[in-house]
Amino acid sequence: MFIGVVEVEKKLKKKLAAKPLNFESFFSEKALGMKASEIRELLKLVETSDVISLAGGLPAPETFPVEVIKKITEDVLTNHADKALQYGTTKGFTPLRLALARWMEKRYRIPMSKVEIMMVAGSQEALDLLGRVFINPGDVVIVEAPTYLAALQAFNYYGPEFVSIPMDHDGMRVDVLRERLEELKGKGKRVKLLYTVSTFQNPMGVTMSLERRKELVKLAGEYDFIIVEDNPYSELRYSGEPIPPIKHFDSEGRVIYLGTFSKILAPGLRLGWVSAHPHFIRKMEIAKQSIDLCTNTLGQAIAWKYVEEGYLDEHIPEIIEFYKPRRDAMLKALEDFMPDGVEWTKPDGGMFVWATLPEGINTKTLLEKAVSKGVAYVPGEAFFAHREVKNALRLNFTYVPEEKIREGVKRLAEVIGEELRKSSSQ
Ligand code: PMP
Ligand code: G9A
Repeated sequence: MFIGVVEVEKKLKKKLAAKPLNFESFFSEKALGMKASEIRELLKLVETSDVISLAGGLPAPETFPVEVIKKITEDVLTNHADKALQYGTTKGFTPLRLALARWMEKRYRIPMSKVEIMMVAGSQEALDLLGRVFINPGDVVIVEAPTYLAALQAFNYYGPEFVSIPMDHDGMRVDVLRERLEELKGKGKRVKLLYTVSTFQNPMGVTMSLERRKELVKLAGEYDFIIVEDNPYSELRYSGEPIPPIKHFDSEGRVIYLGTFSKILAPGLRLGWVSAHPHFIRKMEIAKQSIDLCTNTLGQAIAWKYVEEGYLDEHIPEIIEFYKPRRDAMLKALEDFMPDGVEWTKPDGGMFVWATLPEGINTKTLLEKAVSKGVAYVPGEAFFAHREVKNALRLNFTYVPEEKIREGVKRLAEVIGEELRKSSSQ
């Protein structure tokens, strides 16, 4: 018999208070070492309050092509239900992989066959697969400082030694990378993997320059490592000239490219892809078998029609048109309200601006004050493998409308201004 929500809640409270088991003693060492993603935790908070969220990297729901998805779904269920509702192969729905191979070739001039593509449940799944397939405990993994925090979270499970390379407005400092590679070589340490978000980086919004891309591929050849190029944002360009992915310069199969439908269709479909040498794909395919057998087939069939029938190419300019004013509104508000001493990036695309506050301000502790004033951001610390930077923060400009962006930045500027006055009077 159903006992009712209130009764269930009461029972749960009792259960949580009782602690009859030593829960921790059951977890594996690896599970004990897991840390929650700051973004995912913040999302919970913001979901349930009326705080202006400049935190999570959420696309605007207004950009979801709902009518197109309805139409395609009808078509898929009328004509392809046998495949779309069935288990699929682990590598993914072949017509979609073919369509993506053609799209990658057309868009980025990267010749690609379907055997070089595997579908995944969002590129986040690919990050975990990479950890499984490549990282032994203690292996050196090179990352940008800062970098996408959920990539750190995914790799961290496998126990790597992270080596961080600083960033500037042209992306990863490839000159510093060369020095680090030499040092590591001198110590007899092999670098296997380097992870980069090459275009409109998460969290900084900056893009690796063409020269650095070429130099990076050269270094990968010289020092024999693999580059993981995570590229969810390059289609969201609001200004400046497009730049080819690093994968475009890869003649040896050293670049593993991650793509996703999250920012060009909808993240709820949980659909991404890996493009890599078939040898790497095969190992990742085996690793994926035990995780989820295959990626959501209905979603893949929808994405197939979306790419194949040209909806994707039609939709990208619409998303750009929608987000550009939001990017502009954020940059204008920062200019208008931020106190002296605060600096920020001016991205040509993507979803994020990165702000650096004067030394001594801790953005993690400041967050509580900001939330109490009705605005949220992601503290910068979590984007560093060694958590060495405390005075930076990430702002998202795609989720809330222009007037809220302006109001959110204004509130944040007031909180920062107050903190600066407080620290100068001490
Ligand atoms: N990589 C980067 C750099 C991201 O910013 C994100 C999402 N914010 C992901 C991977 C994961 O995206 P998804 O799993 O939705 O494809
Ligand atoms: O965790 C999510 O919901 C995806 C967003 C990632 C980000 O904010 O970087």
